[in-house]
This record gives sequence, structure tokens and C-alpha cells, in this order.
Amino acid sequence: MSTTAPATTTPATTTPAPLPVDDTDAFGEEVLGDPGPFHAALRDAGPVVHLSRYDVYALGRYEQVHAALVDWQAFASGAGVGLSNFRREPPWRPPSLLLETDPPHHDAPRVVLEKVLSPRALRRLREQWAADARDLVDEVLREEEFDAVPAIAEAFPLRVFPDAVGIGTEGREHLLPYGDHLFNAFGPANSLVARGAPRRAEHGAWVDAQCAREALRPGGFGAAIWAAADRGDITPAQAPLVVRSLLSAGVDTTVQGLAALLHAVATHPAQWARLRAEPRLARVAFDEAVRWASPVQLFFRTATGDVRIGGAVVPDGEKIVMFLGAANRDPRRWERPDEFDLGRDPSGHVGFGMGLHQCVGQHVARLEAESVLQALLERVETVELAETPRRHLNNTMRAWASLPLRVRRR
Ligand code: PQP
Repeated sequence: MSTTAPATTTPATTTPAPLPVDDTDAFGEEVLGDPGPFHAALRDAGPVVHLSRYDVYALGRYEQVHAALVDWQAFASGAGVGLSNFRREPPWRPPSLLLETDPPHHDAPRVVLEKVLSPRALRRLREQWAADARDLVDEVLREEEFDAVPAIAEAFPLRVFPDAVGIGTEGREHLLPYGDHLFNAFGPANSLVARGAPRRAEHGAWVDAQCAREALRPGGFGAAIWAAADRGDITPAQAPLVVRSLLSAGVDTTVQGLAALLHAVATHPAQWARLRAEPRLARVAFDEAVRWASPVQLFFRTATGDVRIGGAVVPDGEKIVMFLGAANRDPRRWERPDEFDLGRDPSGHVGFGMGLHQCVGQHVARLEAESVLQALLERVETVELAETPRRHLNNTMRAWASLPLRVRRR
């Protein structure tokens, strides 16, 4: 089957360019702990590289990652957006109606969720979340030193998001491990996946139970999804899976987005000072942190035909991994890409993806981040690392386990 040619393809008549090969374990502890050198090697090797260890094709340059993200016809999501190819092996859970589908099936759930999570729909949460952030930060700032991962990055999303969805208060401790396993499961079946496997059924059963109409309080995102089913915008059979997407996508991602932002400001005192002087930069600060850290490091697609990328050919049905974190630091696209800099325009980064599947929850993430950052800016003069921070390894997320901070109050 032929595909619509993105701008980066070459005419089908030319001989395919030789494909660089890299045998690095892209999901080994060394790369997960410090992906920068691997990403640089990938970008420099060429527009597309064969990762021999997993027999997949890798994109590390901004141009090709962007082109793949916006070309959903050639780069499909329906066979899964992890390493596992749903055409060849069964998925570990029923596929997501948002993430792991293509048009036309993708579109109705997407339109519903777009409306439920739109900036307009979130306006009613702004005041409450600002107050919640001030309360949390006041509590945390009773100490001069604290671990910002549990104290802020985890505490804030867990305080506001499950309530916004409208689930009950019992069992919320399942949310983070469920998400951690989900994001590991987009990678290979390595020790990180093995570690999560024993409890995944338990976490999954709890999450699934929260998706029923009866489990969701009126007024929340979950009830709004069921209301869309009542209107016929989606089917009643789709509603629980759309709610599951919220619970899958909405916690670990924002936890690590907040952690990335806190790590960025704690290690860039001049940028913190600039934010203090110009609090309107809070929005740019979060986007620049998402570009700089890329909490979601990668997603896969599946070639829907022989797809030409920069002169090479990826065969039909093969998996392609898009290294969002590498694209977000590609010197071909960004000046001084490794610097966290509030002076740049980070828009166009692919940390939230791009195109049809671009993060539908990004307004929620931005509102959470701005609420927390605002509360901190009002109260904190200086912020720095108190100790060396510690990574949490995950196959697809760039995450912190611990971020010890020292602050001076204003
Ligand atoms: C990064 C949807 C989106 C959000 C799902 C699902 C899971 C994760 C994510 C990834 N996601 N930001 O299950 O529908």
C-alpha cells in the first residue's frame, strides 16, 4: 500500500539509502539513567536508524520525529504505541480508544475528551486549584528542606486530579503504580516490566472499577464522559475506556512534568530569579521544562506500508520509535538545546506530541503546573538542590524518585 508522502521522503524511484545500525540497548539502565549520549549518537547516525537489539526503526532528529507524528496515515497507532506490535501479539489490556487507535475509530472519543478537558471547561477549576496549591506549598514550606517528589510533584496531582475526575477516595494509591507499569509496558519486557507484573492485575481491576458510571461523582470529568455517552457522542461501551484513559494518562505524567519543572528551576537560579521578576513567564517555564526534560521520552508507531524516511525505507508493519526527548534537544532545530532558557520560544517542542494524537490533557497539565509554580513564586526567594537528586527508571518516562530541595522563603 502506498502512503501519503511527507515532506521528508525522496522519490520512490531512487535506491533506498543504507540504514545505519545501532545495537545499543535503548531500554537498558545505562541509557535510561542518562539518555543524552545515546540520543546524540542516534541523531548523528542519520534520519532513521535500525535498532538491531529490538528490530525496530528509530527517529532521533526533530524533523523526522515531527514528520512521523503528523503523518498518522503512514505511521499508525492502532497496532500499539509501544514496542509490542498488536498485529503479532495480544495487548496486555484492552487497547486504549484514544492512544492506540487511528481514525475513524479514534475521532469520537477524542472529540469528547477534547471538550471535557478544554481550557474553557477547566476555568471552573482554576480558583480551587490555585487555593489547593497555596495550601500545599504553605504546608511544605514549614520545612526549609524537603523532598519535592513526594511533597509536591506527587502530592499536588493526587490532591486535585482524582477529585476532578470524580472517583471515590478509596484505593487512590493504585494510581501511581498503575501508571508506572503502563509506561514501562510501552517498552520491552525487561526487568522494569517484570517488577510491575505481579500487581498489575490488582491495580488494573481497581482502575477498571473506577470507570463505571456508578463510581463517578456528578460534576467531574468522568460524569461528563458518561453524559457524552447519553447524548450519543460515544457509545456506552466506549465510556468506561475513555474514563480509563484519564486515569492512565493523568497522574504519572503530571507528577513527572511538575518534577521536571522543579528540577529545572532548582538547577537554574538565574531562571528562577527571572521568573520571580516576571511571573507571566510561568507558562513558558512549564513548556520549556517539558521540552528540556521530555517526561514522556518516546512513543512508537507502526509503518502502514513501505515508508520512506530520509531516503531509507522502513518495511510495512514494522515498528518505529520516535525519541521525543532526542528531538526536543536536536541542535538542528534548537539553539543551545541543552540549556533550560526562559528566553527562548519552546513552542513546537514535541514533548506533548504533535498532530492528531497531541496530548489532549496538556491544558490540565499546564493548569496544575501554573498553580504550583504561582504558589511557589509568591513564597520562595531562592530554591536549590539540597542533595543529589535520584532518578526513577521507567522504560518510557524520564522520571525522578527524589528531588531534595532547600528553599529560602521571602
Ligand atoms: C502521555 C492515553 C494517554 C498521556 C490511555 C493513555 C495512556 C497514556 C497516555 C501518555 N499518555 N500522556 O490509556 O488512553
